[in-house]
Amino acid sequence: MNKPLTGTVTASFGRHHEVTLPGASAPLECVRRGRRKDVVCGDHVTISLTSPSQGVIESVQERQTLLHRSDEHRDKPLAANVDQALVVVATDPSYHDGILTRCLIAAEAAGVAPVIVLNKSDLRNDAVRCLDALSYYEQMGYPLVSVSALHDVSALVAILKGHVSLLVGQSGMGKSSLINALVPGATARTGDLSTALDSGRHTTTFTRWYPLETGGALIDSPGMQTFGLAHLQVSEYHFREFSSLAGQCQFSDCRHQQEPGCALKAWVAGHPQRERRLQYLRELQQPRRIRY
Ligand SMILES: Nc1nc2c(ncn2[C@@H]2O[C@H](COP(=O)(O)OP(=O)(O)OP(=O)(O)O)[C@@H](O)[C@H]2O)c(=O)[nH]1
Ligand SMILES: [Mg+2]
Ligand SMILES: [Zn+2]
Repeated sequence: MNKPLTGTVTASFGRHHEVTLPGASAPLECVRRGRRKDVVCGDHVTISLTSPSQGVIESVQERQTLLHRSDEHRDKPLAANVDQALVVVATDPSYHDGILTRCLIAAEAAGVAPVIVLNKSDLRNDAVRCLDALSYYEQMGYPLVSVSALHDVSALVAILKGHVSLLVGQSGMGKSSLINALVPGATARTGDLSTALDSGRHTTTFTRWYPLETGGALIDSPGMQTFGLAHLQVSEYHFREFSSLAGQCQFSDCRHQQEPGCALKAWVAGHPQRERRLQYLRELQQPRRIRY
């Protein structure tokens, strides 16, 4: 009987996982014992070896954090034990403000610090317009950094140091390109520019952990076109700008729709970005949630 060993899940492909032991240069190929599918990238696991390069995951240690998205049918854990989520947005293809909102909510609900990363800042005119729109989030206290994976990522170096950070966001925003720019020797597959029109194609198909020389790690994940929050009971408190207005509507069960005396409707009136955010809150509060 082999002695159990403890390592980190550094890549996850359905039932198959790579587990890296402390100090090891190459990962082990592992499967989870039994039929359970609850192992994700970033998990600390106990394994037993079945060959010099293969093992079986016997148990998953308690997680500090677990980021998920979910719909009515399925929970989709993204990564475990990360302390920062870098929500990557860009202008080409264009990002969806509602998905950004949902990523921020998911991160905060999981106790993970969100950072908004505007990539492709070399596409200048678009990037300036985009920064303007994103300043709405910055004013609420969300850190915002502007980088170009192809030219300059220096603004991210200090933010990543010593942290385990997950890159998350829609397809084509440049998450894998950021990996290649920030991790020496990384060769993450990136999308072809010719397909980088609002096409919805996913280049990355699995989650992978990259150790950083400065300490900590950076995790690449597949892009998504939807970000469901069925696992959360979303309220005004998930929207930083609305939380101080919670409880101030005339009706205590106000859904901020047609009710008179709605404090949120009064506050958003005439401000398109505020109105849009209120619309996202309404969508998340509907019994049959709008999916994206
Ligand atoms: N101009 C410009 N193009 C970029 C930049 N970063 C990435 N790209 C391009 O954007 C396209 C998509 O990049 P990826 O890194 O594959 O995007 P991704 O977010 O990993 O996409 P998925 O894996 O599908 O989620 C590629 O053609 C990249 O070359 C950037 O900073 N500037
Ligand atoms: Mg990718
Ligand atoms: Zn109201």
